[in-house]
Amino acid sequence: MRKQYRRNLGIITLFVLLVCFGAISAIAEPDYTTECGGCHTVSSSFSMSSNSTGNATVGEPFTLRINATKPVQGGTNFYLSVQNGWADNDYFNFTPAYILDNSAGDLTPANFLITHDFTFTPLSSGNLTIKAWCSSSAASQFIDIPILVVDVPDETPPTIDNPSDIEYAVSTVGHDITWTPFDENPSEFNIQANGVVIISGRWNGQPIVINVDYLSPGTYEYTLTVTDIGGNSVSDKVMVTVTGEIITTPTPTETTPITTPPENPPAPGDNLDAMETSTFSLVILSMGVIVGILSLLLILDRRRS
Ligand SMILES: [Ca+2]
Ligand SMILES: [Ca+2]
Ligand SMILES: [Ca+2]
Repeated sequence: MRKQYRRNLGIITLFVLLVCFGAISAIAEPDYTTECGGCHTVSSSFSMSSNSTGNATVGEPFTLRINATKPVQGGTNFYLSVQNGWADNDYFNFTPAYILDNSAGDLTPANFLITHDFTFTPLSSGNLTIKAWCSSSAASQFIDIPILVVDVPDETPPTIDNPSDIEYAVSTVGHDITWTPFDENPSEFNIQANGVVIISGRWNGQPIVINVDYLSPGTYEYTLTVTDIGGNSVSDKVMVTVTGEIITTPTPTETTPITTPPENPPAPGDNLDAMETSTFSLVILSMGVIVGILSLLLILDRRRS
């Protein structure tokens, strides 16, 4: 009985060991499932990137460089992998691979950073997604890379309309330029003001609007350029004229006392003239007194005689 018990215990122990070994092997195996299959926890500290242009043509191979990084701490057996069956990977002809950090195919010798060039040949057109994945024994991450695949190279430039030039009085608002360009395969746009790019970005075929309020009086040249996936571009220019003047409120300044000069300031020599006039008056007055005294004496003398 005791012997039977030991035999059963041994069988159970062996079974448990086999299960544990299988689990550990699965965790360490990067192509164990497609897109992990839930056996690795996605970690936000892992990151992936690519040099995708987002565009491709059916039947024309292109090379996609994919990078994967993980934090130094924790986990071993860091792999980068692209496999069939993930997202739209089956719409491309490529060689599935998993690349071990610092092993054959890893273009980056640094630890915990894997770079590999995959060559894809689109098999059909459409808005497709290539999915890549990386993992260590501890965690994983993935990247979805959108690729617009067209049947033939786009050699037709976009079209663009010709919005009216704009003139407005300074300080008035509500002045926009709206362009409505078109292309079967829109890609990018940029707007220049007087030759300087002021905004750029992805163009998905939508109208492009820019507000031109709050400009100082003057004339401005706004130019929109849109580009398609084939690199064909077209531009349109709109002139914006702002009229009037900016009314500025004078700022108070420090006042300086003003001394009002006399209306007839004395000129040099004026005092001398006054003095001469007084002397002249005194002489006349003296002469008058003398004449008066002489007349009085003459009258008295006639009365005596
Ligand atoms: Ca490496
Ligand atoms: Ca085009
Ligand atoms: Ca124009």
